[in-house]
Amino acid sequence: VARAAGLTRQDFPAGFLFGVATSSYQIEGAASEDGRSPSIWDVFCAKPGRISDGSSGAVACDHYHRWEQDLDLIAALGVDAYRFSVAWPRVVPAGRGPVNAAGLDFYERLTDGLLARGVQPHVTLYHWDLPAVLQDQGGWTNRDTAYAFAEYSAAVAQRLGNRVASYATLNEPWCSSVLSYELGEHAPGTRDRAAALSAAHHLMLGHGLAMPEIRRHAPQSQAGIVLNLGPQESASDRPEDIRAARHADGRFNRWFLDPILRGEYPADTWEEIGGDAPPVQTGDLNLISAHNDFLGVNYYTRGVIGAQGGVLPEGASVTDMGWEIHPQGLTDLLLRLKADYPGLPPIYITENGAAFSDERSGDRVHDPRRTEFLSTHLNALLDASQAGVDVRGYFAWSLMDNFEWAFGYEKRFGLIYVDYDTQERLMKDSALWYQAFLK
Ligand code: PNW
Repeated sequence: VARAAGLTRQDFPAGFLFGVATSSYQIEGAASEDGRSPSIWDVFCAKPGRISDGSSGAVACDHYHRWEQDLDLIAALGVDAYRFSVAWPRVVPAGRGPVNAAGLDFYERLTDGLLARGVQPHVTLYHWDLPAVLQDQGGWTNRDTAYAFAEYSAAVAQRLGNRVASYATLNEPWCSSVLSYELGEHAPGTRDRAAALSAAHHLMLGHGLAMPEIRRHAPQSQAGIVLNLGPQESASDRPEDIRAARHADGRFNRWFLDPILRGEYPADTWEEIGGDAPPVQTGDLNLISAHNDFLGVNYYTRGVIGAQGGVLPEGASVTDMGWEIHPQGLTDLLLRLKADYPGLPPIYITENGAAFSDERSGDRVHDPRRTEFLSTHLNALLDASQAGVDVRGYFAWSLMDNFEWAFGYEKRFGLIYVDYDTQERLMKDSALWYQAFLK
């Protein structure tokens, strides 16, 4: 913490990128404008009881209309890069087939607006807003969705091309398979482990099929994938806890890392899931494990796992999500990736941040816990970098408060405060800290 207090960007390697991140459904609103079709999140939010405050992303931060002002704020922060996602239902409203030019226009304005302000655009192609029409045919449990995703990705890469610094195919396939199809907490909200494993496979297949499309249309851009990862540690030395932690690591981390970086599913976890194994076809793992220019890592917390499930270590401090604050886990994770995956591509931390209920007084928002969270995690990242991990950038989650999925507007991750009555934006103290850090 002592070093964190005095941390500056000069402590990081030359060319290291600092940015902020968002996603389409969480900020855009304008859910039925310019030809956008409903996504699975519009459908999910309409079901009673799924979103804790009964809200939806129908308006969110109204970023679709306020994008210019938001780009000015991004520029004012002094970041090098901005990570945003493209909404598939704006670009290919029917899921497959005709491209909606008006949908692409919006992302072209964003891309050019960022470049005009000297900020690198980093695009995520799938941050969970699947066109609802595709869910009617099984969504990600249907292999065809992977091919539809590759076609949609080609349309985006064709329009935005090399102007985009990096394309990430998927954001966090663990969330869009396990949280969505197994735990039922995210759209489409089903509870079926076999469905989740099938979805995870087709998501990764979609990644593999989209990569050559991106390279074809944007050969100068970096192309890769974003995973949410975290150490899954055993709660004790008891063999049953160790076994449970190993299984959690298999499901959460290795289930995605191994196919993508090694071209195989982890054998121990494959055995444990028994009859729920996914429908893998010949050649799939070759596609899935094609070369990535980068690996995006979203890090929020570690898991501490006992035979009974996840536990919170005694004395742990947590964010408003109930997630343990554990910066060391970021160092541990990155060192482990370097040790276990010889072909590991350069890493970007594509998300890291915390939800806290901040105290607003007049035109100030005091959020010292968020500043502490960000600075200690940057410190942990620097430790990994100095230990030889090739980390090239860091994106704070999030640019501004937004629609936090199943928690609606009740959890605030922003560096910038959003007043949802007036759509007023206000830099929190953490944003002012980040701005000073970047100067
Ligand atoms: C990520 N988990 O979601 C997403 O990429 C963001 O859109 C989201 O706002 C942010 O993290 C904060 O939640 C996650 O349960 C959701 O482990 C849930 C988990 C992890 C990441």
